[in-house]
Amino acid sequence: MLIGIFSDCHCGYKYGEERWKDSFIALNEAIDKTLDCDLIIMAGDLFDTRIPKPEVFAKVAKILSKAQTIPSRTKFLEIINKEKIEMSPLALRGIPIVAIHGTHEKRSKHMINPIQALEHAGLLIHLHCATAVFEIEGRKVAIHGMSGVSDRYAKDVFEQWNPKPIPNALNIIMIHQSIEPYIYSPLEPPSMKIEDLPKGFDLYVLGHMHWHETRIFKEGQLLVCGSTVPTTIHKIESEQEKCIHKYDGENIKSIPLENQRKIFWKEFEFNPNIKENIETFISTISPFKPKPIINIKVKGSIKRDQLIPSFSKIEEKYKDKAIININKNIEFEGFKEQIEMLKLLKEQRLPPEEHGLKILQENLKQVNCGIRVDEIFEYLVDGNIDLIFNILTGKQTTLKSGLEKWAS
Ligand SMILES: [Mn+2]
Repeated sequence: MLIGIFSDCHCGYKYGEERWKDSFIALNEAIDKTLDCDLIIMAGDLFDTRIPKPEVFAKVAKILSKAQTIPSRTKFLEIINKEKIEMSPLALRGIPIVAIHGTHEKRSKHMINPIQALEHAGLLIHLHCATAVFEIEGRKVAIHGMSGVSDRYAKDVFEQWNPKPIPNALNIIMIHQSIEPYIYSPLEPPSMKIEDLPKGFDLYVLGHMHWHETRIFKEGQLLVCGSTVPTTIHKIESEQEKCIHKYDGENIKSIPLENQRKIFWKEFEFNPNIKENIETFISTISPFKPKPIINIKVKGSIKRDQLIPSFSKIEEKYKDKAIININKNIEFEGFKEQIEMLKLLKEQRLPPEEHGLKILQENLKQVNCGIRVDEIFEYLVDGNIDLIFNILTGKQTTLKSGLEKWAS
């Protein structure tokens, strides 16, 4: 028995830019490398955005459909905590794919996210606080999944779900959250601790973190999947290869993806010769194919009347050799606090939606309307401004009555 596991493919990442193909190349390789498995599970952030372009969606659908062309001995037994009617029997052709959605795909519960859209198309089984049970080689295999939710509610949602291992089965549980001590971004303090995960599961699969790691955990094993493509590049990501993983019910084997870019990562302290320092560093790197990514961070502070240097000429000069990102982390003396938040946001390269959500959160602190800020935000993003205005001004008290009104 073999189960293929990977996460955080971020399909559509940098779409329209030089690296636009990378996420699809990685997903394609991940699927190709798991076509010898009985089951494929994906732990969130298959897409980079919650409303991917049709071009992105179509490419992903086509790649996933390959798994359906391979005959499989895996039998579907049951789905728990989810209406069977939501599942398409088409998803049981070939090697079944079971997926949760991640933070990048999360939409309000009244809306369909792209992972659910793939489920509607019969390409996978989507889990959110639900369990899919299969039989492989006469052995029961239960996949328990909770999709990504805002970190501050994760503990509550998890406790409400209260997943329990199925007796006499191989039990795999997967989530997509920051969970202490695994924290992807300091902007999202976790409400869950790894110790909160109940015992009795054979494998605990974590999506969301983009580096990978395997360790013994409780009576089973913990697998931090990591991403298949580098996005926000943590230093640790430049030190390890992107991988997919295979689990045979006992051991986890991590298999590196072959078609990936090498990543170089270097931090510089700001100084008068900074440009020469950077150029010297770049020139020590020998050429690679595909073009490597060189991530440079310049730290330090300068006086208010000084100009922040521009490095765009360096990025341009070496553009045939590498994809160079020079991130300036330079602050004006005396303005530290004001720019701390912006700096943090920039460093995390959060999508504009997340920036907006933070700002809305700040501004809505005094309002006590009983509806989550992230839900309000999603309605605003989708253009339902009047509805939210009515709710915040007290003219309307629930989101539901608004929706019903429109439907009639
Ligand atoms: Mn991710």
